[in-house]
Amino acid sequence: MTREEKCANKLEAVQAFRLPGKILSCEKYGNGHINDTFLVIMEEDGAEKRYILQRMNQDVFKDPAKLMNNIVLVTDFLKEKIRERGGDVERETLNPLRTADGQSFYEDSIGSCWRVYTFITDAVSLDQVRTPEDFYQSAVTFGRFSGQMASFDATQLTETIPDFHNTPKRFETFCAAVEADVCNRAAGVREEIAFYEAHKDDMEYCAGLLAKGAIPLRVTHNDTKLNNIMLDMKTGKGICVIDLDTVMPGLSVFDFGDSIRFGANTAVEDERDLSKVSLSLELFETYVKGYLEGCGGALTDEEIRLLPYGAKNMTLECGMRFLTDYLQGDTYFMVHREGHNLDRAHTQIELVRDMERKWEEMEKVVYANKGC
Ligand code: ADP
Ligand code: GN1
Ligand code: MG
Repeated sequence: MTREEKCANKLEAVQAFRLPGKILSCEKYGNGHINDTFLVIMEEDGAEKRYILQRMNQDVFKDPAKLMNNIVLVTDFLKEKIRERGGDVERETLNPLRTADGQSFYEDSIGSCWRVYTFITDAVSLDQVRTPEDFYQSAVTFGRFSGQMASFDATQLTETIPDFHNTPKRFETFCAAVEADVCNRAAGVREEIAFYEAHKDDMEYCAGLLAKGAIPLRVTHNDTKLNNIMLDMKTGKGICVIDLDTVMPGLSVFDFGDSIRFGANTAVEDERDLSKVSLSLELFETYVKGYLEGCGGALTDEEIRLLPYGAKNMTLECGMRFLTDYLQGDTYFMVHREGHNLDRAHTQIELVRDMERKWEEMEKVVYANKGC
C-alpha cells in the first residue's frame, strides 16, 4: 500500500475523535520524515480551531498502542511539571486527544493508526536557524526537557525502536545493506561506503564508554532536530518539545549531537550544493551554552567532554542511515525526489569532514563553557 492509500481514511479518523464543529480542511502539514501529518481546521460558532492529525508510521513504530502509552505517560508527567511552575499546559507540552471511546489513537478500517494533538498556537517550528537566538532557545528547551525527565521512571517506557541510536549496530545493518545491494546502487556509491567503513572506530567510541559505565543512560528525546521544537512567535522563546515518539533511555551527548547535526549546519539537511555545508562554530558555541544551561548542572564532566564526539557520532550515524535507506530502495525516510536520501547522506559526510577540520576548536569551545 502506498502512503496515500494508507492515508485514505483521514476524515474517518478525524470523526473518531469527535472534534467539536465542522471540518473546514485537513491538509498535509510540516516537514517530518516519518509520520504523515495533517493540519485539521474546524469551525465552531464562527471561530476556527486547529488540530494536528497524524498517521503513525507503523513500518517504523511496530506497536502503536505501546507508543501511545509512552506518549500519554510522558505528556502527563510533563503536565504535572508545567503546573508546578505555573506554566501553560496547552502550549508547553503536546496534548494527545482521546477518541469517542476513550482511546489515545484510532485504528481505521484498513489498519492505519491515527492520533490527534491540539495545535500549539502562535508558535513555529523551524527547518533552519534564523538567528543564533533561535538555536539558543532550542538548546535550552531540549536541555530543560532532559532535566525534567531525570525524575521520570524509565522502566515505564517501552523502547519504541530497539537499538535506535546503537551506532555499532547501525553499522552492521549498513554493511548488510551494502552486501545485499537489492537495488544495485552500491557500485555508484563506493566512495561514500568507504567513508563510513573508515569511520567505524569513531562510531564505536561513545557506545564503548556507555558499555564501560563511563557515562550514564538517561531518559532522552533521541530526535532533537530543530523542527521538533516549537518557538513562541511573539517572544521567540522555546516553549515546547514535540515529536515524542522516540523518548526512551539514551545518551545525553546524542541528544546534544543530533541538534548540532541539524541546526549548526549552515545548509539544510538535503542541500545539493555541498559548498554551502559547514559546521558553524558560532552556532555550536551557542548550543553548548544553551544546552548546559537547560540541563541545569545535571551532566557529568565526562558527558561534557564528550559533546563534540556526540555531534560527530550523530552526524556519522544519520548519514549512514540515509545511505542505508538509499541502498535499500528508500523505504524508511520520506523522500520527495530521486536520490533524496543520497543527497542527505552527502551533506552529512561533508559536515563530518568539516567537524574533523574544526575538531580542536570544537573541543576548546566546550572547555571554555563547561562551567555554564
Ligand atoms: P515526524 O515524526 O514525521 O517528524 P512530527 O511529530 O515532528 O512528525 O510533526 C511534523 C511537524 O508537524 C512538526 O515539525 C511541526 O511543524 C508540526 N507539529 C507537530 N505537532 C504539532 C502540534 N501539536 N502543534 C503544532 N504543530 C505541530
Ligand atoms: C527522522 O521524525 P523526524 O523527521 O523528526 C528520524 C530521525 C532522523 C531524522 C533525520 C523516528 O526524524 O532519527 O535523525 O529523520 N526519526 C526516526 O532528519 O527515525
Ligand atoms: Mg519531527
